[in-house]
Amino acid sequence: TETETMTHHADKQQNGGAMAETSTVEDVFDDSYKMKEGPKPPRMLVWRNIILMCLLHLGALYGLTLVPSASVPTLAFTALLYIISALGVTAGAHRLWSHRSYKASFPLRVFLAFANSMAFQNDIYEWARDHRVHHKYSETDADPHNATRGFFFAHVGWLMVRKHPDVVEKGKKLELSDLTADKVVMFQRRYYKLSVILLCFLMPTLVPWYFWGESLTVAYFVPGLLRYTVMLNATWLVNSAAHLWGNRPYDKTINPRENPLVAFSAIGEGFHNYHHTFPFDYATSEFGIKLNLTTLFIDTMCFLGLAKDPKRVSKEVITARIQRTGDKSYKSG
Ligand code: ST9
Ligand code: ZN
Ligand code: ZN
Repeated sequence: TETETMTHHADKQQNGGAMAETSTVEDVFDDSYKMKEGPKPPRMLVWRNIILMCLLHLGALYGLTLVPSASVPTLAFTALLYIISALGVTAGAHRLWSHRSYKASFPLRVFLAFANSMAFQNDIYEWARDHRVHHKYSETDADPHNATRGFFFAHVGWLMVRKHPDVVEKGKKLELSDLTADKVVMFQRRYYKLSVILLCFLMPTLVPWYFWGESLTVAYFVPGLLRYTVMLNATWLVNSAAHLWGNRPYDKTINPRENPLVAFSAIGEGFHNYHHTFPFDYATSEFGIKLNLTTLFIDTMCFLGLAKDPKRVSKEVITARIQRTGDKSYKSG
């Protein structure tokens, strides 16, 4: 761990180029934190969220029944919006803004911020803040979606209750100045609600209606609600399924696991044992673009000169780690 952490921070110090400001990224597990003894604070339900989540999922089910009546362009558009909004989370909020695993030019950051609003998963700043505490205090009270509280809590339950006070307490101590210094992140936070209404709901409804005469109902429920809901669940599976089911070839002492099904639906984010072991690797996987559309996207952006400095872990460090802490399930490729 020492070597990897050092590589990470050494890397950090060489950063600070024109493309994206970086400081120390606090995504490394901190084992010095001890959960408070005694009774846990009471669980406080947030009924507004419970009701909205139920309505959203009912809407998505209705959308599913409309799929056969959707036109081919509408279905293609749905798939495209799924991928764009997913990239706003994977390449944007996750690999760029939470982990600083590569640097992105201004136009790319603007694109990713738009895509991120289309994904409506809280603004980039809030997402990255929650995600850094998730890595730093994984599977403890200070982890917003602590998977030791069960599948449902890690999946969606955490969005329906007040946060554990330790999440806020530890979160407030995080270094987030790289996020506040990024004008794109702060602009998206300021206009978040408006951008979500326009990009996650209105645009997906109006484009198919205006350009190829799709009915407003089909457009609202298929590329709108159904696409949004499937994308949310694919994301949440990283927190639930990929923290519970799969092999741990890199570190058997932690919960996160390698889950190829999750990797597929989350366009590359299911290699979660690797990712929690090496959070600064831009590919979130040892195997590059395999089941990993997000890595392909970042590679393409680097090729076009819109991104640079993707961080990777060397083969030797990975092999040493597999030997030292892996569960012996490792298969190359
Ligand atoms: C959604 C997010 O779905 C999904 C994230 C998933 C993460 C996945 C990670 C996996 C790896 C990556 C894989 C990507 C795969 C993508 C695949 C794509 C196909 N630190 O929150 P509040 C403070 S969202 C520091 O209201 P409550 C802070 O002062 C879905 N401070 O707490 C804050 O004020 P402000 C749509 C913190 O009252 C204040 O507390 N959205 C921190 O306990 C109040 O914060 C929803 O459903 C922290 N970490 O309420 C909304 N946290 O923000 C859900 C808080 O102003 N959210 N503070 O600074 C809520 O309604 C509420 O947050 C709540 C908790 C009810 C859940
Ligand atoms: Zn995780
Ligand atoms: Zn992460």
